Amino acid sequence: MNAEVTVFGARYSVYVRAVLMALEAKGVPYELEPVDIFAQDETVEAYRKLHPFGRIPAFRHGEFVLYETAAINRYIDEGFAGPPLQPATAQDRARMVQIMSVTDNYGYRPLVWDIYVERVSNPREGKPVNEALIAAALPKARSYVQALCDLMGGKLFLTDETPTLADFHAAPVFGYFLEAAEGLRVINDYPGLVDWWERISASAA
Ligand SMILES: N[C@@H](CCC(=O)N[C@@H](CS)C(=O)NCC(=O)O)C(=O)O
Repeated sequence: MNAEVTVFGARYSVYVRAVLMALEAKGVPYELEPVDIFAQDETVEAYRKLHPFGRIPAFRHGEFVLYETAAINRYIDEGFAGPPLQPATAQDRARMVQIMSVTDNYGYRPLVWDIYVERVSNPREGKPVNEALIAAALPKARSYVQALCDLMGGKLFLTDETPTLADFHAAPVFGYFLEAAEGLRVINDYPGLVDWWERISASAA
């Protein structure tokens, strides 16, 4: 494949997954160039030319280089043909940006790092589990899930009747969270989000 689009990162990253979901929804061919941000070797220093903060993903389309998932996904939607991935009205688009920001600021850390990594990933790697971290994260996770449920209202997806960038931002976070028993217990109190999870995991990569 001779793709014009390159995503730098690794599939384990929720933010890389959000970008790949947008590219796949648009039908844009891409190459995933592996970057292991946890490698702690000279490759990470070289990668800082693309992403000065050393996070993944970074994105390149021809000569155009971009980092920050929300910006990348907006560019993918607006820069390529394919189904629209942002809602039609100003209010729904603002809601979409709100949900992406809420996910970054209040969802990602408790759901992925404090609950999934501690409960699922650490035991798998033979590392100790910090139960205090999990316990402290649970009310934060519940607040995030409650907020998403409230913001979604009765729609099929988070901001519309079809998937938008908000769904692609949140779904990978839920993908990890729901591997933990705590995640399943939290989401089961929100039937609207259980239905959403079934829809988004069936409709996207
Ligand atoms: N604000 C960034 C967040 C990206 C991010 O935090 N990626 C994680 C992987 S999911 C990462 O690179 N972590 C490495 C680190 O924290 O050093 C975005 O929107 O792309």
